[in-house]
Amino acid sequence: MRKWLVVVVAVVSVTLVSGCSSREAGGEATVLNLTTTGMAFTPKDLSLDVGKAVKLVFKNEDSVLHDLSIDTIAVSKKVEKGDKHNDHGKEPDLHVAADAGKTGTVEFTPKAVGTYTFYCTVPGHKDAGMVGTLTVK
Ligand SMILES: [Cu+2]
Repeated sequence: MRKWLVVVVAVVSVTLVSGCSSREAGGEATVLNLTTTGMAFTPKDLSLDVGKAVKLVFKNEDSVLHDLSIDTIAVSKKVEKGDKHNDHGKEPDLHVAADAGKTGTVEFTPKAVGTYTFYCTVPGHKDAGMVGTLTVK
């Protein structure tokens, strides 16, 4: 009789544990592709949903290093993968760099609605037109 009870408890426990290992919350990140050619971002206007994870794929098709930076933006779960450089004076809240012909990625979740300016921090590039707008809605 006691042995039977132990078996029932064991089966119930296994059922509960496996019930918790269903899909992870949050789901897949939205992939956003952005390319640089001829000292310009394409597209130069980006739109994202607040609270939704995004993977920004930054593809540099020019022959010099570029980056994409936003000085002030509230983001969470930020993971930056790209070429390291220290051209920017202060560390931007969001940054991804890619050397000539390379691709960098940054994953993040925007936390606040707003309109943000993104630009390339390499000296002279912003003035040459490497600037765009990110809208979080
Ligand atoms: Cu640049």
